[in-house]
Amino acid sequence: MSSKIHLVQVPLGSGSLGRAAGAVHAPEKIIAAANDFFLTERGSVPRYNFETTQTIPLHQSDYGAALATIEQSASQLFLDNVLTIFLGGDHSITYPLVKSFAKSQEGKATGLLIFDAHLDAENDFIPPTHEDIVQAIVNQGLIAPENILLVGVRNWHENEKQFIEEKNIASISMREIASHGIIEIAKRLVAFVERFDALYLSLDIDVLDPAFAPGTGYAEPGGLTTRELLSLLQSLHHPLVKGKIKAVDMVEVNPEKDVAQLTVTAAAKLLVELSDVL
Ligand SMILES: [Mn+2]
Repeated sequence: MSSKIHLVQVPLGSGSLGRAAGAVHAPEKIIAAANDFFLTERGSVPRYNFETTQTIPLHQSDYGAALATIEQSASQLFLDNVLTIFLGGDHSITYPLVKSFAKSQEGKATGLLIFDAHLDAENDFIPPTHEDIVQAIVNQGLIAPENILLVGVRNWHENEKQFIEEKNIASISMREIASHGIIEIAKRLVAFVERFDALYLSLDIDVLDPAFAPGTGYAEPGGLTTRELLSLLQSLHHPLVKGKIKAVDMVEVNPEKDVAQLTVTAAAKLLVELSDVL
């Protein structure tokens, strides 16, 4: 429980079709804001060493090369079993990270839990943009579709909805969250994570309502409150899922679109609380 968590900055903004270019500045701002949270809400010291944060050097103008660099940089961390949180960057970073993660966990039951307002399953592009990562992950056979759960979804295109249904990918929409309540959804999350040896958690900040996180590329009304997302994440501090979450990414924070640092500070708070979950 006391092992350190490694923080890696992945300042990529070129996988976002221009909508999240400002996300390159997110990692350093989130880390700076996280320094103002001293203990987690459970009262423990966050297990980060902010001084030894690593930054993956990326070519912003060569998207394919940037993704390859992310995949390579992550693979040693995964092979060494280092608990890592990757701070994006736009959501395209999840593709090379999950690719690397899946390779390192071969033979184990691996799962993918994504908090996102969107399905991110638009097109079958390789390399995928930040709207296509779920299609790419499934079509490349990185994670089995039945081992993926999308949470907080509330805006989608017809073709993505079809893809998700065809592949039998589970999702919990905002509408369901609102009608069943956070406690019920938290139980479903624990039951999902419990199935795996190793789980990758991807946190798109746009799962939050724009009132709480306006600084993102595709703000979608009707999302989670910061408190609700914290409760869902904190519910994963649970004996049944202990040690199963091996890697996390937090993506799509765009400081250029932020209002009064709301989004950056919410992301920092989430980062600090994740220390009790990993
Ligand atoms: Mn999204």
